[in-house]
This record gives sequence, structure tokens and C-alpha cells, in this order.
Amino acid sequence: LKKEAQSLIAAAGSPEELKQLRVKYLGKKGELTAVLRGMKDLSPEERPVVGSLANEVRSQLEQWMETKERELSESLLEARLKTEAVDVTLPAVSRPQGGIHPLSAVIEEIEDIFIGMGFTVAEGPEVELDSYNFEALNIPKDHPARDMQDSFYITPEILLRTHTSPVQVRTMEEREGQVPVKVICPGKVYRRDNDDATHSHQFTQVEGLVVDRGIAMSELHGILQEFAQKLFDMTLDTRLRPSYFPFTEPSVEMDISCVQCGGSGCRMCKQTGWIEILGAGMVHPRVLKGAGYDSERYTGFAFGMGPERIALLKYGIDDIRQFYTNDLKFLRQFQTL
Ligand code: FA5
Repeated sequence: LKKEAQSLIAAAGSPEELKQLRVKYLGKKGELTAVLRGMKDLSPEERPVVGSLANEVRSQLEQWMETKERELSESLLEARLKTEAVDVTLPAVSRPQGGIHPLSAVIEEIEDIFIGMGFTVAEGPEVELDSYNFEALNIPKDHPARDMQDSFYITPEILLRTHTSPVQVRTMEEREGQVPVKVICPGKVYRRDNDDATHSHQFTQVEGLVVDRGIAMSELHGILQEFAQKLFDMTLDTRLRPSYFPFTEPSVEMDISCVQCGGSGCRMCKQTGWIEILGAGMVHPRVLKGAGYDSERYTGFAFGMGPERIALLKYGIDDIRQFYTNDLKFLRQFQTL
């Protein structure tokens, strides 16, 4: 039995064959196991002799099998290494490399500038309650200002937000009357506008909100002037023009001197020398109160800008739709951003 097993083990060509041999000899119904089982029929004198012999054979078989197993797995590994060898002289497969979308780059840049001025970033939902998008911002149901932001409604109370201003209210509510509040809120917004070179039905905005004791219009202008110079990386003039938003009082729009012609007049600024980049104002006392802030003690300013329009200016792009049509020829120009 031992001899037969030895030659069979030596001849085994695969781990499976070896496993079968293990069953054949050492398994529950194996040949050696049968010998050990048969011991009960032997005389007391024979038992120890046969027993120790059987045990010796058993450990010998186990040892052979183990050695063979090692040999087999080593040769298997060797065979695999041979067939899977990598030919380092083959030419490389070049993978197309992506880049940051120009719009994302502008939004990140805007965020970086404000973070550098001590702002933190807050976010809010794109599917918003009418009460946050309008009511809490002093735009009741039949207010004519709703016409300025024609909306996509999901139910009469739920809509796709038309601006990032509801995040002002959400942030103030979260802060529970604590100051200072100094946040920017970037995100997507949606309006029922007809798409053209400067309008999209879905675009982005970056909101800003500062609330503290003694905040005045001059701080708003100072911060926005510094922001514009950093963003366009040049010395610029800025001016505030009176405007109207129901949630700010007074309300303004900020123009910068045209980045293309430096203010002398060109096609981009329609010969005026000025380009509007954002809406802003002092937070309306009703909005402060509604969000849990004492409007006698605290004042604040807010602003909202459209990164698409800023990106058009910054990179001299003539159509806002370029940002959404995923034309690779267009996008590749910005690959190094
Ligand atoms: C607002 O949305 C106000 N929430 C901004 C604001 C915030 C004012 C805080 C005061 C205080 P307006 O509707 O003007 O304002 O939009 C702001 C900016 O969004 C515009 O200056 C413009 O850059 C951009 N924008 C508006 N409509 C579109 C559109 N259809 N496509 C692309 N950009 C747009």
C-alpha cells in the first residue's frame, strides 16, 4: 500500500489528482483508514504492531502529499508567470485625459476668493419649498416680482429653486440668531427662461450673505470690489446702480468696468464701458426677522451672481449654451485650467 501510494503521489499532475489520492488513502473510507478500522479484529498482541505501522505509513503519506502539493503549486505559479509575462516594449495605450469644466473652474475660483476673505460655504436643496424660494424672501403669492423668476413647479408648494437666495434663509434659521454669519452659497438654479446666447433655463448662482452688528453698504461695496479685482486679476472700476429686489433694501446692481476694452466702449459692453455682474443689497428687515434675527440689533448684506455670465466675460465666450452642449472642441480649450 505504501509503495503504491508513493508512486501514485509522485505521478500526480494536479492538485485535484492529489486530493483524490488523499481521499483514496486517508479519507473516511480510505484504504489506510480501513486498516486502522480493522484493528479491532486483531489479537491484543498484533494490535500495537499493526497500529504503529499504520500510523507510520499515515504520517509518511501525509508528508509526501504535502511535499507534492508544494511542488505542484510552485510549478503552477511558474507556468502562470510565464504565460502572463508583460512585454514592456509594447507601445502604450494612451487614455484620453479629462479636464475641469470651465464653469466648475470659475465657481471654484469664486469660492476660493471668498474663503480667503473669511467666508464659509453653505448649500441648500435644488428642489425647494415655495415658502423659502419666495415667501421668506418677502415675495408673497401675488407679488409682481414672481414674474421676474418664472418657475418650474412640481406641486403648488414645491418648485425648482429660481435662485440661491433661499439658502440665505435656511442658513440664518440654522444659526438661530447667532452672529456673525458670513457665507457663500453656490449651486444650480432653474427658470422658465427661453434659452439664448445669454440665458439658460438651468444655470448656476453664487449667493453671499453677511449678518452682524453694524454692517453697512460700504462693506458690501468694499468686499465686492476686492472680489472683482481678484477674479479678473486686474485693476477694475466698480459702480453700484440702484435696483430692486424684494428681499433687499436698498437694492443695487454692481457693474465692473469692461474687462475687454477697459471702459472705453466695445461690443461686449454695448459701448457703455460697464458690465453688470451681480445683484445685491442690504438684507430687508422683514427677511432678517422672519429668519429669527433681531433686525434692530443686526444688519446684513447679500449678493447673488451668475457664474456663467462671469465665465463668458472672463474667457471671452460668446454663447452661454457652450457650457451645456459638451462640445469637446470647445471644452478642450480649457483643459489646462
Ligand atoms: C437674483 O436671482 C437675486 N436672487 C440676486 C440677489 C441675491 C440680489 C442677493 C440681492 C441679494 P437676478 O434674477 O438678477 O437676481 O439673477 C442674478 C444673476 O443670475 C444675474 O445677474 C445673471 O448673471 C444670472 N442669471 C439670471 N437669469 C439667468 C439665465 N436665464 N441664464 C443665465 N444666467 C442668469
